[in-house]
Amino acid sequence: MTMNTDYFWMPFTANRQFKAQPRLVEKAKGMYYTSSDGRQILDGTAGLWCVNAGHAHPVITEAISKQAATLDFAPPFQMSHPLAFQAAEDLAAIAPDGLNRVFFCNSGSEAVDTALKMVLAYHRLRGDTLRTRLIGRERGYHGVGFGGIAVGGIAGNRKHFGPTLAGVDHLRHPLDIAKNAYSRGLPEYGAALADEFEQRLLALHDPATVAALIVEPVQGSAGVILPPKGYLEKLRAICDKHGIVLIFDEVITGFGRLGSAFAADYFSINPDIICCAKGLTNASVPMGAVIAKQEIYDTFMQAAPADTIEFYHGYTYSAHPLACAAAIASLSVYEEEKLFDRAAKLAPHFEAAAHRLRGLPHVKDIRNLGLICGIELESRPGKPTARAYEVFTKCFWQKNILVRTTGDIIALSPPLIINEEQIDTLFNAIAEVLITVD
Ligand code: PXG
Repeated sequence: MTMNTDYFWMPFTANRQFKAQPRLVEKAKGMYYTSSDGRQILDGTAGLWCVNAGHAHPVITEAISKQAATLDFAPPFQMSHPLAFQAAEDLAAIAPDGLNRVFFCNSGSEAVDTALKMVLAYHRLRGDTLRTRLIGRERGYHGVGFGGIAVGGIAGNRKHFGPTLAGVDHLRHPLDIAKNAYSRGLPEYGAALADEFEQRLLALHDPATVAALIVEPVQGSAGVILPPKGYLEKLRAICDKHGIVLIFDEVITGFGRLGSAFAADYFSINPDIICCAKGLTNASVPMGAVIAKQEIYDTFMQAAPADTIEFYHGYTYSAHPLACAAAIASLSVYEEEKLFDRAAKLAPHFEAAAHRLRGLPHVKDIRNLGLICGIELESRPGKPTARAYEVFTKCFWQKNILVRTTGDIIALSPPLIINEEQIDTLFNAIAEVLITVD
């Protein structure tokens, strides 16, 4: 097949560089992609942190194809279909205690913007009308909607797009390589950074004006930044003290990545709202969700006059039948195959394999938790990202493995079905590439 690459404007991609030598995959099954030149590529990134049950799982593909032939679409406003309620119930069943009301959307970005709007409306409906400020974190990634980039803290994702939302501020991120390099699991140092939320930001803005704090329990996109021991507990306590809604953006950490359904379970900290997407459908059909504490839902139900719409928000494809079928099937696969437990059991082997890369050329930190790992490289002088990009392309073309890089950090997040041998293959391949890169 001849392929003209001119027309597709690729997302978050160096289009000209990519189109000069396209990296294409045409099939996927289990742990492997098949590239268009016929190679089997071991997937070290679960697609993009999302194919947790492995590719083309038969239970999920069958559910989707059956659903497409049965009910392709149902209007989501003032109408619905049974699978929407089933999917919400199934998701609530694995969510932390008290989080049991589910609003569906189609991506992580939409989940974040939905959650932010939900919180603003919630405070207003309670008569707490001063609470309009939103707090995020430096290097946080919350998708690409205007709400998400406003609370997000990756400079490159914000700088071209003007002032975004007013009334937003950011906490410092907790990455401190000088003190915590090569931590295995959670870093020891840095819980005190959470105190800055109260001591600096709330002191500056007046806590009574702050609507919500949104954090990724583990920051993924910016290169695997782990919360120091005790840090998230402190954020929860400060939010409680001041009546601030705590949102966990679990788009990456949801559905087993840390060896539990949600990071909230892993840390035993319940947020008030969880945003999720990606693994919700094993990435087979786009879907996102906001899981809210019942009290938030009840506030909307009680505040609006009878027979009126309570939340002026929703998408044409909210609770799309294909996505609902995919979510129900994915959640059943996670449960049937005990994939979250599997991730927890594999985590020590994954950690050991990751840390064997210590001491290799250019490696300056290795960070891991559950089945997430970040390997941070020294940048080439004056050429940030170039060294990690070379590792990525060599892994793909020469070693038949897919890794992800962000800045000069290699990020790994394999499907939870990976086995120990494949984990070793993944890290050995990266090690072999690192010694060839200058
Ligand atoms: N929140 C978090 C925490 C995410 O990781 C989103 C929101 C947005 O989801 P959508 O579905 O709108 O893309 C994400 C997405 C990377 C990478 O390089 C990660 C994501 C997206 C793109 C790249 O690791 N995560």
